Amino acid sequence: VLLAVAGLAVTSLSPTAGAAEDRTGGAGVTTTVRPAADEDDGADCAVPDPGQQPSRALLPDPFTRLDGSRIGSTDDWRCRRAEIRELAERYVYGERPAPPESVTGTVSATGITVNVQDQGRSTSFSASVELPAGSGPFPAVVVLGGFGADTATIRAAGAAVISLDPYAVGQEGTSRQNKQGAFYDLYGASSGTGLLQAWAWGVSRIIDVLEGADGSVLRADATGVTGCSRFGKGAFVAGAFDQRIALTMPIESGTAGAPIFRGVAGEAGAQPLDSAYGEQPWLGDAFGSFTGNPGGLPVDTHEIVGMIAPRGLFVMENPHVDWLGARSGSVAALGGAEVYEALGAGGNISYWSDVTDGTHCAARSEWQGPLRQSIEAFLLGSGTAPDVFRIASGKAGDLAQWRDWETPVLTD
Ligand code: MCU
Repeated sequence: VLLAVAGLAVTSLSPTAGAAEDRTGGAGVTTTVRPAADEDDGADCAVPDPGQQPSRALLPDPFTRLDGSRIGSTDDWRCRRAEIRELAERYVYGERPAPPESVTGTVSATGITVNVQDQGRSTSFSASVELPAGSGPFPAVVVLGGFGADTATIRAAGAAVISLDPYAVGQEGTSRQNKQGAFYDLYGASSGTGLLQAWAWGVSRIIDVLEGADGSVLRADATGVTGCSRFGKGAFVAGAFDQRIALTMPIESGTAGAPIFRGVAGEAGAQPLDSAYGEQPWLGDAFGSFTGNPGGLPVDTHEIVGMIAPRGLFVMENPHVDWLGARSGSVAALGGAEVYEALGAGGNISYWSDVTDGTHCAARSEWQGPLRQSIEAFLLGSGTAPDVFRIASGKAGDLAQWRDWETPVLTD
């Protein structure tokens, strides 16, 4: 379908092939080495084996390394972030493979095709494209799932919409031993990696294709991601794991999305951890050990927010549906904002749960302005970021009750 379009650009790129991961044993120290890729600027950081981390009821300190030392400079953040990435893969979302050996595809005004080869297997999927008015090349926002994202405002702001059906990459409704979709075609039906990480990987492979194309239709250097509800969870994870994503906009993501795991466990009416873990294989299989013990998690979602820093982030939440855990979402945003502040980018994170319509994934006029501003600032390079925190009074969490660490003043 998507091939029958004029102006196709055929692309091909092969990121440096090589040892995807080199885990050396001995003396309890594991070093993970990944090939350099700009989707992860800390790919070369040596991350020690996290080993047994102490259980803690409060949020882990984003600024303290696994070896117990604290970071002192903004440069230190790069490899501290790599530690958080490792913990997030290992305990929460599941392993994210190194960039595949080969990604090829096409980009046109109506669609994108993606062909991926890795470790002797291959798969493909596609996404549709809707351009804004005017002449390109345009930045683009990848919209996961078909609802809840304000695609009219995205296009009116000057960005294209790339619609990806997440189920093409990771299906719902399967057992954890029989996962299906393009990601699992490559990495196996019994992969411990959850659907959110699979969906995030799909977004990254689309960006690979944009990077390999001639750039006449869509820019490769200005990509956003959004989605509502379960696809808000996916958008959040996509933005965290690919630093090429300039703007991340999770909407009403609920448990397994933005809200802190430690918080939803005690937030009245919020989706419990075992429910989110069991409803669909969204989270990685390893998360199963923590559904009754979030304090045992060595990482929490304020640090996933921190992984997105200093890039653009606009977290949208609904305070009227208790199931969505908006109070815990506010704590994640406030805690993650400390990372933005420490990096000198406090204005790049916005949060807005103060909305009137209680319908889940409703079209909301309140978010139109900050959505447009976010696209202009982070994808078009014009205007200024919304830089707003509007927390619904009934669902305002208190970060002070959740932390025993202070935010350092980092040297340049
Ligand atoms: C908020 O996202 C989910 C929620 O976690 C589920 O419990 C519920 O069934 O579906 C929500 C959703 O994706 O709604 C579209």
